Amino acid sequence: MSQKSKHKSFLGISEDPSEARFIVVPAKIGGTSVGRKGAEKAPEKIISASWQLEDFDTETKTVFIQEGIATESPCRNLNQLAKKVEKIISDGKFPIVIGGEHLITHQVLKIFKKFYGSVGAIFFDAHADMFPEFDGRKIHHACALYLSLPYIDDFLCIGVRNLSPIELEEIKAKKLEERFLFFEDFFPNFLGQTPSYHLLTNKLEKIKANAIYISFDFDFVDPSAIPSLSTPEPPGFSFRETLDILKKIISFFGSRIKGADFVEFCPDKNFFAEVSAAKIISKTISYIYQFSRT
Ligand SMILES: [Mn+2]
Repeated sequence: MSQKSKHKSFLGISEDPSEARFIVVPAKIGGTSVGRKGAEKAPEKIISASWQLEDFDTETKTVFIQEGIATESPCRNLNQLAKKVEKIISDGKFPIVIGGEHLITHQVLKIFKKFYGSVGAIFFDAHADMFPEFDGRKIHHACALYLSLPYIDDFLCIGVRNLSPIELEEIKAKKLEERFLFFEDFFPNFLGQTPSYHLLTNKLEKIKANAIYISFDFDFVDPSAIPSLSTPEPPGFSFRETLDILKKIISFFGSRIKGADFVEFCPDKNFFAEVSAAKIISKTISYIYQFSRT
């Protein structure tokens, strides 16, 4: 069993990757942000902040690291990331990629498609990331979902609340309207409409792919809970709502979930935000540990 030690490992756990089920991959890849720059510096900040988190989850009442968790050396480009992810899933392990910008996701999904055949993705994001290109670039964080489309058989994108008419046009042209749940779809509004979480369940039931991948953009969360973002978008989901939705999705898919990434955190010397980001990752691991065994 692992021991706590202070080095650049998630949760401060130094474990042999060959013994661990969960493999954390720091992806120090960025450079295209239309908002604040610096997301490539996020992995080391989030990993350092994770050292104060413990391995027992008071909610699930489990020591969620029982199947082992190890941290790989950082990747600095998309090719390195692809090689690393391919090795991890070939070894039957579970990649947890910490970005970096959202442009890393399509590269992981490309490997998933090759390995698993049929792949579904759940995007947590304030943005649709459906630009075919941005600033003359096709590999850009505003194109994350668009770039991923060739590699996924199905997807659901939840939490969108800032959408360009260009993206809306793409969504309509590709007949993807049903694959989005906007932020507002989750809450009652002044018109007396009372949307609720059952909308989410209906959408999840339509996803039949063998392997499910979670891509979590930290701007899904309200910036009051996680202010250190490349592109903050108020209002967002509270920390508690975020964990409830993560738990619902992970409990729904159980062992079909095969990997996850966490992207678009942009460090600005805010330790509170770094710990919050680390906590979202550790809770995700805890839920996956809990619900992939049942
Ligand atoms: Mn986003």
